[in-house]
Amino acid sequence: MFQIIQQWIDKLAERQVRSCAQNLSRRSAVAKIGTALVGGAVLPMLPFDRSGGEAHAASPKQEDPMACEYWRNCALDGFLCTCCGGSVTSCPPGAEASKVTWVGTCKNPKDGRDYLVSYNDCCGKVACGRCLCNFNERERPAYRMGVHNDINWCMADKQTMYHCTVSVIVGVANS
Ligand code: ABN
Repeated sequence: MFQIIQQWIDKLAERQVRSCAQNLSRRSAVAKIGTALVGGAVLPMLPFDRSGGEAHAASPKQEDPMACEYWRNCALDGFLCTCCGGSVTSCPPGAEASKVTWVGTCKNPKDGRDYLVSYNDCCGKVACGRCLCNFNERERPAYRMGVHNDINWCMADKQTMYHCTVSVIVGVANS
């Protein structure tokens, strides 16, 4: 009698284990198919670099208009107007943009393209004295004045006093 009960318990346990195992494998197969379907739908939506390797990651300073390393300042020699009450493109109150400028070429790290940047001196106030930067990319010696950046461009204006420099994008360089 004891043996019969033991066999019955064994059979019952075996049946339970088998059905549990079947359910488990079915469930995991369904989970795998689900993951594959969702993954297949979501993957194409993920962002990826379409620039063909042209652009580079910009460092925080290259994106900070109050840093000398700001990407537009690659050929700027002077005080940043962003530190003197102005902006990247406008003179501080009371100062006026020079009529004559020096134009440099700077690479925007975000899109990898070269931009023509006009460095207008702001004139009519004493030298600002903050954020002095001196970058000279593609600058040429002073005997070629138009391609030299160590010049007070306010000299062509009525107000010849130099205050600070703005950097205005005036075009995209051919590549
Ligand atoms: N263009 C900026 C500047 C002004 C005065 C003297 C040197 C450079």
